Formats: sequence, structure tokens, C-alpha cells
Amino acid sequence: MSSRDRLRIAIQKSGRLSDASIDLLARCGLKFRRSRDKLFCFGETLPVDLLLVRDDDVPGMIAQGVCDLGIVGRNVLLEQIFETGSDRAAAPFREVRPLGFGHCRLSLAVPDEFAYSEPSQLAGLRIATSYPNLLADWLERAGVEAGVVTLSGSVEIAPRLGTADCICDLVSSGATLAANQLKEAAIILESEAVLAAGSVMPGDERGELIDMLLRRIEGVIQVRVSKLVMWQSPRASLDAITRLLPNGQRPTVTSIEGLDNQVSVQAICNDAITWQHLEDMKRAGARQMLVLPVEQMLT
Ligand code: PRT
Ligand code: ZN
Repeated sequence: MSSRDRLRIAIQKSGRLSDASIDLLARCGLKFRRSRDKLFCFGETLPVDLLLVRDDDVPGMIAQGVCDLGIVGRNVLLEQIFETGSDRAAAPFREVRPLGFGHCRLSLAVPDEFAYSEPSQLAGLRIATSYPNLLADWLERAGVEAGVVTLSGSVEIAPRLGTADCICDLVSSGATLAANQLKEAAIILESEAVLAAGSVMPGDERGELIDMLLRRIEGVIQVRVSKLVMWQSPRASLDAITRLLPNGQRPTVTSIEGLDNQVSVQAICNDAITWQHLEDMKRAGARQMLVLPVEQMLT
């Protein structure tokens, strides 16, 4: 195989998404000869290599054809799609699927004393952000004309420095906003890490590798929340109990030797099971309940 017969995935070298990206790929069965200080990691188990770059460079790597896939925040991907001036369908890269980690919001935040209720109040104000295109799009859709002050970092101190009246920045816990006497006023984008790809999938072996990887990612993400639930109950209570399972699949029911009216049941649940679910099931007649993690799943 020549080197470009191998699939290349761009991920963040060091930052919030790095460990979870490596972990996801490892769970998909990809192992790499790793050298964190280098740009390139050779895939040992499959012809899939990694490029470790700054998160902002991931979309560009795909657009240039240097990489086939990338893992990056939706906030970065969409900002760059708007930057290319293209609509989502015509952009040189696109979101293939969300990956379930790196959750955050791109939000408009205003000083604590600002009584915000609607976007029109922002007219004529200066808003500091590292996401000028996403912000401009939101302002345009809201029909508001405001000044966009583009900053590459430390956006949250701009109001205190007097360089802006409010900000548009990423928020997860909200602690950074609170520490800067700011409050979240409106969500502009719900973001998380996503798998990104070029607008056209390679038709060669790399296309097949991408399909396989997507199937495995699907399975990995599914087993994170999926549980195997087992219990015993009177046969008459079976329907009532099964209905309580969050996103449960049809159960497998086995009779119990010597107990005519009792059954032993197992079912896969595709949503998180809480103590409340178990309490409700118990009230409906379930006993001996077990909730087991699912290690791997291929459906
Ligand atoms: O060096 P490189 O350019 O690769 O990294 P970076 O510094 O640009 O990015 P990094 O590692 O900080 O973030 C990578 C991605 O993680 C982002 O693009 C988001 O998709 C995602 N993410 C998730 C976050 C956050 N949560 C987050 N909280 N990115 C940044 N933050 C920052 C935010 O900017 C603010 O300063 O954390 C602060 C707010 O956090 P809270 O918890 O106080 O609200
Ligand atoms: Zn960055």
C-alpha cells in the first residue's frame, strides 16, 4: 500500500478533545505507535493514521485533502464553514456525526447588571468573540445590527477592559462567566465534538475503511449508554414492567423451573437507567434486578 492508501484522521494534539478522541478511536480497535510530541501517529492495527494538530487546523486538513476525517468541536467546524462563505451543503468539509463528548454552548453573555430579554437590546453594542462568523449569522437571523469585535482569546475580560459591552464565547459549567461578573443570555450554538469529513467520500479502500469506522463508532457510542437489564417477576406483570424501561428493546423471557407464574427476563436498554427506573420496576413487581454494562455491540 502506498502511504495515501491509508486513511488519515486529524485530531487535536493537546487540549480538551485530545484524550477523548484517542480513547474513542482505541475503543474502535485502532492502536497507534504513539509519540505525542510528533505530528504523526502510525496505525498498527488498521491502515489508519493520525495527524495531531491544533483544533482550528482540523477542517483545513480535510479541505486540503491531507486528512480524510477529523475530530473537532462543532463550533470550530461551523465557524470555518461560514468563513469559507459557502452554505453548509457547498462547504469543503461537513459534520458526519456527533461524538458525545466535549459538550459546550456558544453563548451570548452580558454583564450581571444587564437586564437582557431579547436580541434587539444588542443593537449598536460591541460584542467580543472568537466566533465572528457564527455570531454575525445569529445577529443577522435576529435582525440586529451590532458591532462584532474579534478576539483570539481572553474574550471574557473584554467588558471589564471596556473593549466590548458583552461577549459571545463557549460555556460549559458557567464558572468562567460567573468569575467575570457575566451571565449567559442566549445560546447561539449547542456544540460537542463531531466527526468531520470532506464533502466527497473517497471511493477507494479508504471509503470502505470510513464505513467500517463509522459502524464501530456507532457501536462504541451506543454501548456507553446501553445496559443489559435482568430481573424476575410474575408473568402477569411483564408488560407493565417492560413499559418502564427507557428505550428498551423487546425482552427475552425465560421460565423458571418449579415456579409456574414467574419469569426471568432480560432486555437491552438504549437509554440511561436510573435508580428511579429500578424503584418503579420494583413497585410494578420486578425482583432480583441486575443492570449490566455492555462491552461491545454490533447490530
Ligand atoms: O491549542 P488548540 O487550538 O488545539 O486548542 P484550543 O485552546 O483552541 O481549544 P480547547 O482545547 O480549549 O477546546 C477545544 C474544544 O473543546 C472547543 O472547540 C470546544 O468544542 C470544546 N469545549 C468544551 C470547550 C469547552 N468545553 C470550554 N469550556 N472549549 C473551551 N472552553 C472554555 C471557554 O472558552 C471558556 O474560556 O472554557 C471556558 C468556559 O468554561 P466554563 O466551564 O467555566 O463555563
Ligand atoms: Zn484552537
